[in-house]
Amino acid sequence: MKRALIVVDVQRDFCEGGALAAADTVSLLEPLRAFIAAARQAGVKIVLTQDWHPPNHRSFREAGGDWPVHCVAGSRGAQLMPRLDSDALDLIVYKGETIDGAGYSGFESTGLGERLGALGVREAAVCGVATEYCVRATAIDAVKAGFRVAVLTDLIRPIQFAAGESALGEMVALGIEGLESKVWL
Ligand code: VGL
Ligand code: ZN
Repeated sequence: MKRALIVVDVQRDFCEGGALAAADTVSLLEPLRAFIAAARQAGVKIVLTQDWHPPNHRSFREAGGDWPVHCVAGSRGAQLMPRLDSDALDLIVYKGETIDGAGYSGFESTGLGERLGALGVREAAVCGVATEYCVRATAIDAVKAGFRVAVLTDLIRPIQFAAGESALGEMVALGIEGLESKVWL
């Protein structure tokens, strides 16, 4: 049974110093890079998502939404963090590209479910940022798409800790396994 690792939105704007930074991303990056390498060695398909918005996206405050401007398509803030963008990735999906879709989930208007299916993948682990938004939405949509899903508890970071904890509880209640990365691999 083939497995995929889905790394959600580890982009400059969501990391330390970025426009919409998740908490404590400094401690995330090295373990994440090491885990991606180990997972690839083990034959896991590696998928990265990138939040990729038009400049006037509806989720931005100046357009009436909840968020500061972030991850504008092609901008520096939308770039993957260094040394995540490697040739050895199996798939990159861009999400949030339409002006009014929330674009939280890596499965929303990206064809990711079909693309994983075409690679023979049946199981997925989700990690990255932010726990209570895009990690949550991606993991839940992965379940809806029929995958067996784990969320990697040591390789996720929330925007707000309490919200991250409750999102994790919600995911577990929906049948998503909360596992440490080394246990999943
Ligand atoms: C995200 C808020 C807005 C995320 C993306 O990646 O969790 N959060 N856009
Ligand atoms: Zn966004």
